[in-house]
Amino acid sequence: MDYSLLWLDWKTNALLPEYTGRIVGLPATRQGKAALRELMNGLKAMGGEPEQCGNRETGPAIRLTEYLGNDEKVTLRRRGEGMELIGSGRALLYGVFHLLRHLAMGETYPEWESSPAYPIRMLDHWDNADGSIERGYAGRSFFFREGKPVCSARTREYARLLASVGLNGCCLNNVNVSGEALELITGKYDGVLREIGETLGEYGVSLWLSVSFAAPLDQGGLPTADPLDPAVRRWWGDTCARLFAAVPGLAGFLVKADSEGRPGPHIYGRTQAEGANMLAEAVRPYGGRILWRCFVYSCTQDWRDQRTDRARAQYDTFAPLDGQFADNVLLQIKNGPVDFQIREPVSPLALRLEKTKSIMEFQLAQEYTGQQRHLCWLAPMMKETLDLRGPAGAVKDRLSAICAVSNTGDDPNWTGHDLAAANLYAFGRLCWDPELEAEGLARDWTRLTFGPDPAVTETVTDMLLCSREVYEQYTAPLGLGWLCVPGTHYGPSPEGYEYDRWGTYHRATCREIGVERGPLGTGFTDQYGPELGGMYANAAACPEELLLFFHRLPYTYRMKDGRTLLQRIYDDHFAGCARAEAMAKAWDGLEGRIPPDVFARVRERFREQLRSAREWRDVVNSWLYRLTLIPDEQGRELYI
Ligand code: GCV
Repeated sequence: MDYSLLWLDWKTNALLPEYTGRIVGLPATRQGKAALRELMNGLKAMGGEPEQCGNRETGPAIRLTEYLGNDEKVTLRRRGEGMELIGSGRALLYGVFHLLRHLAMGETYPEWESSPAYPIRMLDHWDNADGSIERGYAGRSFFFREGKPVCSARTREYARLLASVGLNGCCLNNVNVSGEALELITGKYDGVLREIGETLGEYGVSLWLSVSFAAPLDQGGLPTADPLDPAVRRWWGDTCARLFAAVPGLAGFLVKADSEGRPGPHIYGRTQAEGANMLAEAVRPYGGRILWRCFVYSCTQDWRDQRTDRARAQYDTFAPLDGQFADNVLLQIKNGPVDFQIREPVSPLALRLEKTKSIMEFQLAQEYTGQQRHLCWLAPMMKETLDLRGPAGAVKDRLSAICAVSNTGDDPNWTGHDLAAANLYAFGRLCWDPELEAEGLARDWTRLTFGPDPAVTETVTDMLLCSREVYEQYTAPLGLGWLCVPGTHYGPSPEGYEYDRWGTYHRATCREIGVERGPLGTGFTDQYGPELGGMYANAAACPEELLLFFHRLPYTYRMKDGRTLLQRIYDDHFAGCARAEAMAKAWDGLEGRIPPDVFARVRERFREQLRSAREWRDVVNSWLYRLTLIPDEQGRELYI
């Protein structure tokens, strides 16, 4: 095997309770059987000697009671001196992984009665058919090799990982559908897609595909892809009839339309709802769904134009269409209004939709958050997004589903940075239960991955918990974002996006910095309604970490603690860098306690993180010093 088992690498546990020696119950479904197998194998890996007793119960045991159906409710309860797990086949899987996790962490009777918060909990792969991964930082694709989709032993291992944290879907290919991936819906790859669907399905994971809105033109040979054209509708109908019959595990399509040059309904003068509904109708007979991305904005903005505000675009396009989408369409909304920066407010669209289902999209692939070379644990960001309360309740209560851009690849450790696997773990667990606390998730992941050594658990948990703030401090301050190198999005380049077409400007002068998004500026804050919007619009009330997202301010603006805005930025950069150094040192202190190969790999990543953090600190601070000629109050070095 050329890849690791991540948190499923169960460690020996000498204190397994007696009941783990007997397993009673004979699940009938594929998923139920997979659950039984996982239980047997997991207990054996922990040093147990479980005996399968069929339906005979002769003493304390784990009883698996499977009922038919597809619902996901898990009941895991104590039964005498043993445990009973009750649920559908896929629920048995979730229950078994829960039980194994808790046994691995030393619990005896981890009772659990739970249903997932969202029916769709999935990963979006930006994998291309040529094996490359857009914004991938962990090697190449394990879904596509040599230009074709493949089903391998790793597909199954991947499905296990997803099921073990409660995820139940994955979209195989990049939303920017190109090359051979355009053929995924034409019949050419039905056989292998079916195999992938079945392999994932054994672990309760549904298969989704990204499709191009222009497929009727490019693959169908029609003269148009106009969603209201009867021939186009027929083409999609026929295509889906064949595809869904050939690939039984298929759940639906993910669509990036009218976004960053992709084709979409706007080309034909149609609305986003008309485009999405046409596809929704085509997949409806098979219970299919359409995940329609809201990442629609002008990427050909003139930087001189101060009226257009990219942050407004998604709400302006989609909010007026609320109520017009078919009920098997989910609008897929990135967590922030712009694009996965280290700090953005929650997308106001997620707070606004009332009659349309929505799926929130996070990005585990660390495109703007250190590209899996820097440690940046995203659970605190996910929680802060889900917990935000708008006028009609918290974000987490308004969503119908959650997805994330996957951070996996064919690297042996799956995620490039060994500690980035904690992002995948936490994401899955939060999709199941958004009430889970970040600290518990960090601790559990660390224990499951590295075993019970308390020094390791404490050190790594602390690192994970502070890593997002540390990254934020030494990179882009106070919600400003976009100080990165254009294109690659790695490393600092404060003016890199300034005179470009992407709508991501800070318009820094020698006196002021930021875009005013309150009523006197672009009016973006109005999209949040009076209460939240009023808070964001008022610099004095606006949460400081978002100050420069919402406001244009002089460098001499006084922060709540009396420091100037500029001094706060200087200080954050010095502090962030120092904290990154402390993290790297803390990791060095774990030598001998972590498997040597993992220890060495992470140490290398920390070296690069430190090099890059220093670069960020000095470039951003010196850039502002050169603009303002205001020195650091503490006399630390800035460079002219
Ligand atoms: C898949 C950003 C990324 C693109 C990505 C796009 C999207 O702009 O840089 O690589 O394309 O988001 O989410 O569609």
